[in-house]
Amino acid sequence: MDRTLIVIKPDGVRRNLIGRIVERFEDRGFRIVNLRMLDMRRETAEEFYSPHKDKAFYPDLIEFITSGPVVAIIVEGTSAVQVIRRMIGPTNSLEAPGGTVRGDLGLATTENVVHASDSIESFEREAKILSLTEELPL
Ligand code: FUP
Repeated sequence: MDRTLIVIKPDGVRRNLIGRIVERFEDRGFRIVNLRMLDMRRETAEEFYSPHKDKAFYPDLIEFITSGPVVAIIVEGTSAVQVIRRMIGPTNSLEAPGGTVRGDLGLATTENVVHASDSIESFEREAKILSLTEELPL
């Protein structure tokens, strides 16, 4: 069992896809540990995407991820990082195969509906940046 972070990006929220996206992961046996809607502030977004800060697409990515609310979700299940990455599909939605979230619902590369951590280390870093806790307070 491990845990990972999924973020439904502003395009997914705007297009009313929250329920359908969450359903896919629940249907695949993942348990929702925590889930919260939030507005990523610019500083949070810059920290979240700091591994990409030197890339040409970085300014557009920050603009996009701060363009509306996102839904941050921690899920738990067998090989969560690996399985969820496979379920969301490749970065470019236009190249993502049918059956993946991006392949079925995504429209572009920046606007690709969802984010999912690519390692346990990334999960821990990203959840901390979004202040999404793994245990709910009593
Ligand atoms: P992924 O791990 O599939 O989410 O993709 P990356 O970590 O490589 O990139 C992070 C985000 O940057 C992607 F979700 C979308 C955006 N991106 C672009 O906008 N253009 C690119 O050429 C590559 C990534």
